[in-house]
Amino acid sequence: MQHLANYINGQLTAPASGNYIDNYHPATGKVYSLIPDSDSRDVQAAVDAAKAAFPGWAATPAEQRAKIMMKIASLISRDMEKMAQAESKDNGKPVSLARMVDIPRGISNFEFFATAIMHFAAESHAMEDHAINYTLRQPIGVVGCISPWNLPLYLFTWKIAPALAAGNCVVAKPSEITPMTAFLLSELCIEAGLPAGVLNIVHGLGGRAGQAIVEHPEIKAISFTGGTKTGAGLAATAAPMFKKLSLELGGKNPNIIFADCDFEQMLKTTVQSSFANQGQICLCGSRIFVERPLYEQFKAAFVERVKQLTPGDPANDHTRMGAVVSQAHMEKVLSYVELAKEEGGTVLCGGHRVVMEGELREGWYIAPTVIEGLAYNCRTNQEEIFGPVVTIMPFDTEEEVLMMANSTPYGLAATVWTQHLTRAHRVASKIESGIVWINCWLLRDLRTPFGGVKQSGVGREGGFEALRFFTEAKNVCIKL
Ligand code: TXE
Repeated sequence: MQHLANYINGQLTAPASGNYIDNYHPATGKVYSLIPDSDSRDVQAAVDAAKAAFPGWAATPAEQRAKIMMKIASLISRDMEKMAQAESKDNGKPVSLARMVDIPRGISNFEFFATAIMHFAAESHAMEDHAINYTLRQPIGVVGCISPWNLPLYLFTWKIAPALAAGNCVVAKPSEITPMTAFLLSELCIEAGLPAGVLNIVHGLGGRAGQAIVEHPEIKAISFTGGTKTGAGLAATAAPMFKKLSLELGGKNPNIIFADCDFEQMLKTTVQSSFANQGQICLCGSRIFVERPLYEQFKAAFVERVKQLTPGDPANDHTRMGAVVSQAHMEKVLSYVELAKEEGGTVLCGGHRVVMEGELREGWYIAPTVIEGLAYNCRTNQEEIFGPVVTIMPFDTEEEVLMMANSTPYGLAATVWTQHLTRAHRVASKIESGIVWINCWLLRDLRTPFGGVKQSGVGREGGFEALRFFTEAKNVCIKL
C-alpha cells in the first residue's frame, strides 16, 4: 500500500511518530493508501525549514518567484490527467469534474498569483509639501495554510499561491480526508526547483498536526477553510497570540428565484448549484426560494431533472454525480434527511443511500434529495448539511424572501434569478452575504474579493485582498 510522505525542507519525509492514518477511496469505501500521522515534531521541523528559507525567498525578486510558480503551474498542467484521476479517487468526485474544475483551477491559482505579484503596488500619501508617506507591504514570515476536503487541490493552492507570491514561507496542511493531490504537488515543487523550506506540507489529523500549526508561536498568520466550529476553535487559539487570521467557513446559501427569470437557464444552473460535487461546495445553494406563481412549475421541472441525476462510478467519464467524501459525512447528511422528515418536510426525490453493484457496493453514494414543506427557520433550513440535499420553499414578496434568506447565522453566497434590473440590484445590496450571483452561479473572476459575513468567516481571499492578507503594511513617513 502506498505511504504518502510529508514535504519538509525540500525532502519527502516520513512522520516523526512513524504512524500512518488510513486514506479511503469513497467510491468503494476501501482503504487505498496511508497518510503520515504527523505531530508537533513534524510541524517544528517544517517551521525550522521555513524560517531558514524565509530571508532568501523574501529577497528573491518577484519576477523570479513568479517564474518558479509558473513552472509549478506548467507541471500540474503536464500531469493534468494523473492529477484529475487522483483527485477523483481520493474525494469521490466525478473525474470529469476534477478535469474541468479542480485541476485547472489549481493551475490558475499559481498562474494568477505569480502574475498578480508583479502588478501589486503600495500606496503613498503626500502631506502637501510637509511630508510624504509611503506604505511598504512586506511578507509576514512563516505562515500557515489549512484546507478542507471538498475541493482539495483547488483550495490548497488558493492559499499557498498568494502566500508564496508575496514572499512568505509556508507550512501547509491539506485535509487528512483528501491528501493525495497535495502529496503529488510536493513532488512537482521539487521538480520545479522551489528552494527547500519555502513550502512545507505536513499531513495529518486536524486536532494534532493542524492544531500544532495553529499553536506554533512562529507561525504569524493562518489562512483556513473548513467548518465553522473548527474555525471558531482555531480563532480561540490564534487570536490571543495576535496572529493574522483569514477564515472561510460554512454556508447555508439562498437561491432566490423570481417568476420573471429565464426559466431554462435558471433550471439548468439550479441543478448544478444544488448538486455539483455532490453538494459539497461551500457555495452551493441549499435553500431554494421560489416566487409563488412559479412554484409548482419549478417543482415539477426541477424534481424531474434531479431524478435523472443518478450517482455513478466517479472514475467513469460520463458520471456527473459521484460518491460523498466519507462514511461519517454520508451518515451526517442522511441524518439531516431524517431530521427534515421529523420537522414535517416531504421528500420529493432521493433521501436515501444508493447501493451500487460490484466493487462499488460499499461506496458512499446518496441519491440527490429535494425536500419541501419546511419552515424557513427549522434546523434543516438553518444548519449546514453540505451534501446533495436541498429544500424548496415558496415566497410572496421581496421583503419576505429577504427576511428568510437572511435568517441563518451564515452569509457566504447567494444566487438571484430575475430579469428585473433594479430588483436584481436592490436584492443584491440587501442580502447578507459576501458574494451574490445574479442569473448565474460559480462564475469566478480571481481578482474579486471572496469570503463571507456572519458565521461564514472573517477576511477576504482573492486578488489583491489575498496579497494584502499575506503582507504586513508598514507606513514610512519622510519629512520634507
Ligand atoms: O472540516 P474541518 P470537516 C463544513 C461542512 C462539513 C463540516 C466539517 O459542513 O460537514 O465543515 O467538515 C483541519 N486545528 N465544511 O470536519 O474539521 C482539518 O484537518 C487546526 C465547509 O472535514 O473544519 C482540515 O484540514 N486544523 C467547508 C481542515 O481543518 C484543524 C469545507 C478542515 O476540517 C483542526 C469543508 C484544528 N483543531 C467542510 N481541526 C467550506 N467552507 O468549504 C480540523 N482541522
